[in-house]
Amino acid sequence: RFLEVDLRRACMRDDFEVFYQPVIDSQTGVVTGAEALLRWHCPERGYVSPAEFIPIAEELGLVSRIGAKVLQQACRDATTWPEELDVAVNVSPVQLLDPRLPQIVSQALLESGLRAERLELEITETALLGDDEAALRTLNHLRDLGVRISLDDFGTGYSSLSYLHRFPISRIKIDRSFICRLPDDEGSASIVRAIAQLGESLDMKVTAEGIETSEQLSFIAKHGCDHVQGFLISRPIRVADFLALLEARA
Ligand code: G
Ligand code: G
Ligand code: MN
Ligand code: NA
Repeated sequence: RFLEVDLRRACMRDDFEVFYQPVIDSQTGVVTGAEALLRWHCPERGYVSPAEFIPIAEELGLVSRIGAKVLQQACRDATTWPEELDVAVNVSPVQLLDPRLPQIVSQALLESGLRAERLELEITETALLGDDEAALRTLNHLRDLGVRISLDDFGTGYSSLSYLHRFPISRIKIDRSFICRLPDDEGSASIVRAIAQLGESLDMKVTAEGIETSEQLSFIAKHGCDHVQGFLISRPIRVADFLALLEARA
C-alpha cells in the first residue's frame, strides 16, 4: 500500500521532527507562542506533508503513537521557551476519539513539567461530527486538566455553530482560505469580521492563519482577531531557529 511500509518504518525509527510556527499578538506584534507542525523527511521519498501521511497513519492505527510523540516533544521544547509562551499541537479526529488521549496528554505534561495552561490542542470540526458524546467527554476531561482547546480551520468543515457552545472551546482559528483574499475581496472580509465578532461575543480568542502580506495583517489587526500566524511572520521552523527568532524580535 502507498506509503505504508515507509510510514511504519519511520514510526519505528522515529524519523519525525517537530517544527514551530510563531504566533504573534495582532496588536503588539509580540510572540505569544507557536504551533507545532510535524515534519517527515522520508529517506526514499523526501519531504512528505502531514496532510498526506496523517490520514494514512489514521487508517493504519499509527496516529495515536505519532501524535503522542509530537505531544511529548512539543511539551519538552516549550519548557525551554519563556514561561509566558504557549504551544499548540494538532490533534487528528481519530486521536481525539482514542480514549487514551487524556492520559497521553497528562503524561506528556508530567514528564516535561510544562504547565497545562501553556498547552493548546487544535481540533477540527470534522472531529466533532461523528461520536460527539465521546468527543465531548474527552474534551471536558482535557479542559479539566487545564489544557485549552482550539477549533482549527474554522469555516471549512460542516460548521455548526452549536459546536461552539456545546464543546469547551476557547479559541477559533480562521482558516487561511478566508485570509488569502483579504483585504480586497468583500466576501472574505465580511466573513472574517463576522467570525471575529462571534469569537468576541462567545468570549473566545480568535487567531487568523495564513497571513502573508502586511495588508492582511493590518486588516486583521483592525477587525478584532487577537492573534496571527503566517509566512509574513515566519514559516514553521526548527526549535533552535524559533529561539533565535525570539531573541531577534525581543
Ligand atoms: O504544516 P503543514 O501545512 O504541512 O500541515 C499540513 C496539515 O497537516 C495541516 O492541516 C496540519 O494541521 C496538519 N498537521 C501538521 N502537523 C500535525 C500533527 O502533528 N498532527 C496532526 N494530526 N496534524 C498535523
Ligand atoms: O490545518 P492547519 O491550520 O494546522 O495547517 C497549518 C499549515 O498551514 C502548516 O502546514 C503551515 O505550513 C501552513 N501555513 C502556515 N502559514 C501559512 C501561510 O502564511 N501561507 C500558506 N500558504 N500556508 C501556511
Ligand atoms: Mn493547526
Ligand atoms: Na488551520
